[in-house]
Amino acid sequence: MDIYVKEVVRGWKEFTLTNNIIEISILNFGGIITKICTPDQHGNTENIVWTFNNYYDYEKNPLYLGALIGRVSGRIPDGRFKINQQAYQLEQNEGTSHLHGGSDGFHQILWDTQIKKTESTAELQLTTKDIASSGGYPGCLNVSITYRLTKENEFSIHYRAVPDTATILSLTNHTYFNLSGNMKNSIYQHHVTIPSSTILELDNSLLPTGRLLDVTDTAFDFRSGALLRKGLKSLPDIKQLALADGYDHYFVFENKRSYVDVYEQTSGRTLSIETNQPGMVMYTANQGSQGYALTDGPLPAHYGVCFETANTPLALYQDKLPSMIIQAGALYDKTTTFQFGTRQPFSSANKNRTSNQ
Ligand code: G6D
Repeated sequence: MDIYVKEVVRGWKEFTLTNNIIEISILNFGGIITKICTPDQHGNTENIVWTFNNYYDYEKNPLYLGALIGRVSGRIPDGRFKINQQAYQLEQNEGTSHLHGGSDGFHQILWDTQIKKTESTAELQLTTKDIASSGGYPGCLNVSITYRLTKENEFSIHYRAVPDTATILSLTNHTYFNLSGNMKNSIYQHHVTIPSSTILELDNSLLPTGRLLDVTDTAFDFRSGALLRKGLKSLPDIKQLALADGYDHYFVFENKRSYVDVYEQTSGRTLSIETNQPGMVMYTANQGSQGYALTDGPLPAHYGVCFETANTPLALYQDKLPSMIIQAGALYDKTTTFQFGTRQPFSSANKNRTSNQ
């Protein structure tokens, strides 16, 4: 296990965690994951996440590329919510909605950092004291987020926070994955399994209508696994997909601990996601990289997929969904783990064959 640190731009630091099979790079600015390099089934190590070509593009980062999202991920209608009858008004940074924690959200924070290495783990801890009124949220919030890589190719993000005043909270990470490697193919050949029988219906502004839709016999039924190609290719005929030009929907989980599995057919790469969050937005990068140059140039729609494990702002209006209100002094404690691998066990023999080619 090793941890490398380098200064990049604007005094930002990039930390690279490695176990000599996988390398994961993270900025202290926004907790942004800038790179995840893993081997495919033939031992070719490639980058499997979107990376800006120019570090300065992470400054405004309208794609929230790779970033920590908070205090609340997703869209809050009119930026308004109530806690114990006290009304709050958040910044309306997308039309009249509040999106992804606002323009001063967690993706814009320069986090304090601490690194820790053992013989089996490499970790980067990010901490901050989120001040009152950042974006209009109540009170101050002590936040500690730990990125940990293990020898077994497991990468976890552990979110902990304690507010001094009751607040709403739903933290996530907004990394765009593409397991084909170096973004060489679209995400069509990503086979995804999601243990969810309901999604939140969206309106034209991509806000939840309040209705939960049964996924049975729809392009949202991933309970037995399906290729993303299937839904994305039938886009115009499926109202909910046509609304967002792809998937941008919240899948409600039924268990306290849930597993999402991804297998990419061209590379043989697998990704297994375990979380104790109550659900997840799957977003298939429906606007592409919006002209931003990534390491492999600008990308069209459906060349990346985000698995934003989190709560949903609809929980502010619907009691049957788990609350996102955290009382003063209470601990917010969520973990999402990404297990990287390949369908055929990666072996050094494969690697030798590849390197001789
Ligand atoms: C778009 O609707 C999507 C969001 O879900 C996504 O997080 C954002 O782009 C980056 O607004």
